[in-house]
Amino acid sequence: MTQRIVVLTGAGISAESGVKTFRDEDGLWESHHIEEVATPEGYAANPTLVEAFYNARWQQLIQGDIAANPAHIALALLEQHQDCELMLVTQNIDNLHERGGSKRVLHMHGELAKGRCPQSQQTFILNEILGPDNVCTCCIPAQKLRPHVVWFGEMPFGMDSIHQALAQCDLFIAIGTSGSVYPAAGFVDLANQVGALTLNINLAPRDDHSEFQYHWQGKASELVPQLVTDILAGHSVAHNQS
Ligand code: BV8
Repeated sequence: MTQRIVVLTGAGISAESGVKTFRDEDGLWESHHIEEVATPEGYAANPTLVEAFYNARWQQLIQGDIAANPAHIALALLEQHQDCELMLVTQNIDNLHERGGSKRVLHMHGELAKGRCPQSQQTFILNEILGPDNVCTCCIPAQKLRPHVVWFGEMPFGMDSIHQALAQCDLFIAIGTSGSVYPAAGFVDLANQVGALTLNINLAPRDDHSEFQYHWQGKASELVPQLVTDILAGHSVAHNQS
């Protein structure tokens, strides 16, 4: 019988690849104020600062020795399995799921690899960092591209598809996310409401107020390959581990 699985990933799945998380020590929010770099108001007030914030992260992916880790690769394997219907939703704007082999990735908070026309909302692949020359080809006069990223106060992408998948899922798994940002942090409630099994995989210990039925504490690069092996072998994942 086909298992319908929704996976939500956050910055923690990319941490072992060398990509900074947001709220861990030395995280991105340690050195930047959210309001300044992750809001439309911050971009309007200082586009150069915001562009530099995203360009630094994009540059690390283009030029750094950043590779997908075993967690990304394991999810790509799960995607290929004919007995699983997987929706992979990521809050991450890096392209490590794609580098790990995933073909269908829903980037609900956008992607570093694209710029967006502020007028038409058309997106454009970025092969280099965003600069003054990156303008759209859809408007006259051409508009300067903005980062194709969802800032606070902006609607995340793919919400209808995500809600539809959550309404029908048997298994909801969150990997490497602190559950600090909505609406992503509310997906577990939707999954619980439809009777799905809910599992949180995170380096941090279980949160006392967690809505997840089960919690695996540890590194994504170790626990996610184990998760996929268990699912593909038909073994239950309905247990806690730390
Ligand atoms: C919106 C930009 C509405 C991209 C980001 C209730 C409902 C709806 C909205 C709200 C609500 N309450 C408040 C809101 C508003 C707001 C919000 O949630 N505010 C918070 C602060 C309370 N939400 C919004 O504004 C959203 N928009 O709701 O629009 C709307 C309606 C109508 C019309 C228009 C609009 C937009 C949210 C998107 C914001 N953009 N970033 C970028 O710069 O990357 S958020 C940012 O934080 C990231 O995108 C990421 O998604 C998010 C969460 O971070 P995590 O991925 O969880 O990372 P974090 O560092 O926090 O945690 C990492 C975890 O990994 C840790 O737990 C750590 O222990 C673990 N870990 C570390 N290493 C490992 C590991 N785990 C495993 N293995 C390891 N090795």
